[in-house]
Amino acid sequence: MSSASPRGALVVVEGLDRSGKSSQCQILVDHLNQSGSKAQYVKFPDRSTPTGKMINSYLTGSAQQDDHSIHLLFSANRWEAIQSILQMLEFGMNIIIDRYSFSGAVYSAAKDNPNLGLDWAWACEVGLPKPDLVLFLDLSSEEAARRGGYGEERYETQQMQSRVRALFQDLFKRLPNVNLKQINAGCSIDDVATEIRTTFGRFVEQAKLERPPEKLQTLSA
Ligand code: NYM
Ligand code: MG
Repeated sequence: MSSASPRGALVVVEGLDRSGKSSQCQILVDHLNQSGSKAQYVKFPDRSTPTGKMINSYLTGSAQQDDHSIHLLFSANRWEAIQSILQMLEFGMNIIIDRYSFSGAVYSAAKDNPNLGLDWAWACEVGLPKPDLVLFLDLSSEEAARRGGYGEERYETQQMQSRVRALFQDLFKRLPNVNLKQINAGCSIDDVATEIRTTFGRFVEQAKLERPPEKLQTLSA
């Protein structure tokens, strides 16, 4: 592949559980593939790998883990996928990722473990490829709970989700170099999809994509 052809864009979609991330990622991927761009959906945690299977056992309650240990597994689950993501980007594929380092840091920090704050949680994400665009699907924890309620997995309680929502904002404030777009996820699926599509289109027109992508950096003070 000639390096003159543009690389793909790395787009991350973040939000609380029930914010509609997975549906919206799929809608965007389908739209891009149908309109002549190549796009691939990637999801973290990837529960199919050995680390992902350990994560799944923890989330479903069949295994216990120390807070730090599970945190590092979530991070390892991203690091092990990075070479293949970089290759796909180089090949011109747009990668749409359902949760990334931002979820990694805030869900762990939301546990209120005094030895596991945002700075500690973010440290193992430093050096991963920096997304070209982060779409945050914002929804209150009350609204999320009204959407058919939370499931059975660990972290799916309203108290945890409201802490997660506040921590996402704390984290984004400390990452001023991240290209972030907050989207109100409280409207209809179609309206959210339209806003995402418009935002992506505008971003692609202006984007100057570094090769290889930039890296995530430490949090500012
Ligand atoms: N989660 C997800 C983390 O705690 N750390 C991470 O690094 C990632 C990627 O896993 N409640 C949490 C958030 C979710 C849970 O994700 C499973 P999903 O998107 O519901 O399958
Ligand atoms: Mg979930």
